[in-house]
Amino acid sequence: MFLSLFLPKFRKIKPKLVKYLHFMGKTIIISNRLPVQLQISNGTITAIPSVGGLATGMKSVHSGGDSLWIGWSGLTDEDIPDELAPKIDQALAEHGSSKVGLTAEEVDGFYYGFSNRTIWPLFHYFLEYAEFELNSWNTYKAVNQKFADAILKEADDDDTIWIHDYQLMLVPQMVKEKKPDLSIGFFLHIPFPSFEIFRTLPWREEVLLGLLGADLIGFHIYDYERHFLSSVRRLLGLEVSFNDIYINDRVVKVDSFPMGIDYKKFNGAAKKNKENKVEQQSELLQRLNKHKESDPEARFILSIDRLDYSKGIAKRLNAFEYFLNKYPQYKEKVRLIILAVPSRSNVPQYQLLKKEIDELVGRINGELSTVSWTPIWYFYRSMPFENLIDLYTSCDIAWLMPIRDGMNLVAKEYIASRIDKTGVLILSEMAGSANEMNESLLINPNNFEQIADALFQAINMPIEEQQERNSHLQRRLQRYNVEKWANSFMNSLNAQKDRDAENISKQLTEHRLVSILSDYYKAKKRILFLDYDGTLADFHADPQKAGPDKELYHLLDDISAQKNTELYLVSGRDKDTFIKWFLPKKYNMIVEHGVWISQNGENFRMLENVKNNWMEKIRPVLESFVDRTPGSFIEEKNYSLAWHYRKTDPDFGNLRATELNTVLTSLIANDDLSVLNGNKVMEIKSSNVNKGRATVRVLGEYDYDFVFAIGDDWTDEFMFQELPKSSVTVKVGRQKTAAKYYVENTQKVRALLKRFTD
Ligand code: GDG
Repeated sequence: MFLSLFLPKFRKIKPKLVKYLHFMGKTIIISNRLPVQLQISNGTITAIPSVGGLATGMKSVHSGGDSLWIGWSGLTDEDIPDELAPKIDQALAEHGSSKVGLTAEEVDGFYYGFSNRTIWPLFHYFLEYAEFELNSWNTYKAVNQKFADAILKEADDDDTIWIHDYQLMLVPQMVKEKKPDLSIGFFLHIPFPSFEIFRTLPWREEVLLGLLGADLIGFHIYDYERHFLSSVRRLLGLEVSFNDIYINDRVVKVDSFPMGIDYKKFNGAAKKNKENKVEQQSELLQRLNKHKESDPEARFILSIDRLDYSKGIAKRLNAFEYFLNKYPQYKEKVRLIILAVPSRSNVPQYQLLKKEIDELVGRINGELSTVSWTPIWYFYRSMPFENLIDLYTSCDIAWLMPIRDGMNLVAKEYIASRIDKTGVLILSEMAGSANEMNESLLINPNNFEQIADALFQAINMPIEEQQERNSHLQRRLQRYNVEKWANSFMNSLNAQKDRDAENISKQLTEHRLVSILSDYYKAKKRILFLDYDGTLADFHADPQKAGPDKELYHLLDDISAQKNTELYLVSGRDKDTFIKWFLPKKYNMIVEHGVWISQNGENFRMLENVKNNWMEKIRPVLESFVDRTPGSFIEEKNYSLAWHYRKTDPDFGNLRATELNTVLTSLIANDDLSVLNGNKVMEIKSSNVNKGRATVRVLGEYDYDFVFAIGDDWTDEFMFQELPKSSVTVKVGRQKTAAKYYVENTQKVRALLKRFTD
């Protein structure tokens, strides 16, 4: 991406000093390239801020504080003479920047290799260009570690870290591992591909886990977010709830933040450009104006991109030829101005593309030019900002037709530069910006018929219609500018930090546990309610096979053996399974959510008087869902029916669960039944049966002065809600809960229960 064009205006503070000056924690921005260009001449170094949208946004985020930007300077270690190294650090420090030094070999494997020959083509759906080289991957990992180390060297626990883009996808995890308290955000500037594409990457799990080190992961649009979540679910099997991902003891938030532009900068430059007298105008603008004057009917069509296969430049040339053949009346009238900015010319694919475009321009111009008309003006270079504005303001149509593009800022910049609101934007549906720019003429880059007609429509569009469309577009771009974009990302990251703080306050820390244990040992009569699946034992794909292990029996024996202590296993499972597993042990048990109870090894008796004649009506419905949802199955208990979908495709399973919920809700409206949405299981049972009601009934039998309940899913929430307020309630996992505390997983549950036996 064009990060080298992005300008930071940091305070001139030495990086090392930054942290001592800031009491609320500083912000560290990390991107592949630093936002300053280094120039070495005659032994002196100059650092020139590069120009671009991201830095403007960043500037606003840090207007009230200090920040540090870490990245590669653009010079390899070999390029930097030893005697100049300290001067370079000094020059960068004056721009609030600090460099990560890279050797030429590292740049080759990490940047030209894995980043631009594997990730870039794959994430832009150019599967055939993606190379899977182990060496490049290893260099990518090593260089990501270098970036992570550079952050770790500078970061304090209360700092906020914002990592940018596809070159640094492993950095979040590398940093989180070492400093879990840092607040880490990651933003991907390119598309995240669909699961079907992403799954082809040999190191797909590592990349996902790398990203999941962040607390917030941002994408331009919802589609990329959705693709990412789907890969996380399918490849890592993690639980995703809306846009929250649960990983170990953390919650990672995923969201979309469409990047905006510095609207004022483009609009202001265009205004100034218009006010310039002829002699103040650039040569380019004067030439463009002369052409316009010579033929008022002539039209300029603009195309600006980095020279990249994802931008569809070659396709645009072919489509332009197609248009001129379909509508020959525009020969000698319209000109296509192509600005292709050199990019990644070390990568063979880009060299081939350059050759292809050169040849295409030559052929089309050769075939169609006349003495007074050249259909394509082609510039292969980078232009100064003023010339960019000249092009934006002079061209009647901007035609941006990427085959795939994360956002495409040029489209937004063109509209912002149209101060009289004229001009037509023709934009590919495949650009992220198409989502917000509905008023432009949206085209499918593969549909030449549609493209030719869009060009025709653009050329003939009445001024009023142009202005009407552009007013809407401009209003939106003005409101959601790059500053808003950066702020909303940072606000969301901070909110995530607050959410974490809330969670931390619920964590069952050693300190809290010691106080609970003290109450436990002081108590005269204690009772413990323990859920089984997901609490005492991990889930098993086949629930019938998930029997207790030796360690668990020991643990439960030890607790039961304590004086004045009653242990109850409280489960949704059927009684026959629990008879087999636990009756010989004489543990107290409440099963089927509270239908049955067994105390001191006695046979089960009914705790609630419930019916099961409703099953005949519900069973066929569940069966039809099993038939249509591979991997799901029915568990039949005495007084309830459960539909399990843990082994189904996660997206499909959730979809079917929602569908089943709707079907059941209308079906059971007149019965005294309810549907419990557990962890990958939906259970239908009598409404008056639940774990809360059952445990409260048991509590009534004695005067207990220590009550403890632990469980992991929705059905356990009934206990947490209905047990007396003084009870110690513990949730397994970090989901929303009515419990007072949480522990992370089943291992932690066992470790906790062991403390009751010390
Ligand atoms: C990546 C994603 C995403 C272009 N030519 C010149 C020049 N530019 C400036 C434009 C614009 C920027 O470069 C290009 O940004 P894009 O968004 O169009 O494209 P990428 O470089 O591919 O950027 C993209 C972006 O990251 C941000 O997240 O939108 O999808 O691929 O600002 O004005 N600037 C100057 N001379 C030029 O010749 N001065």
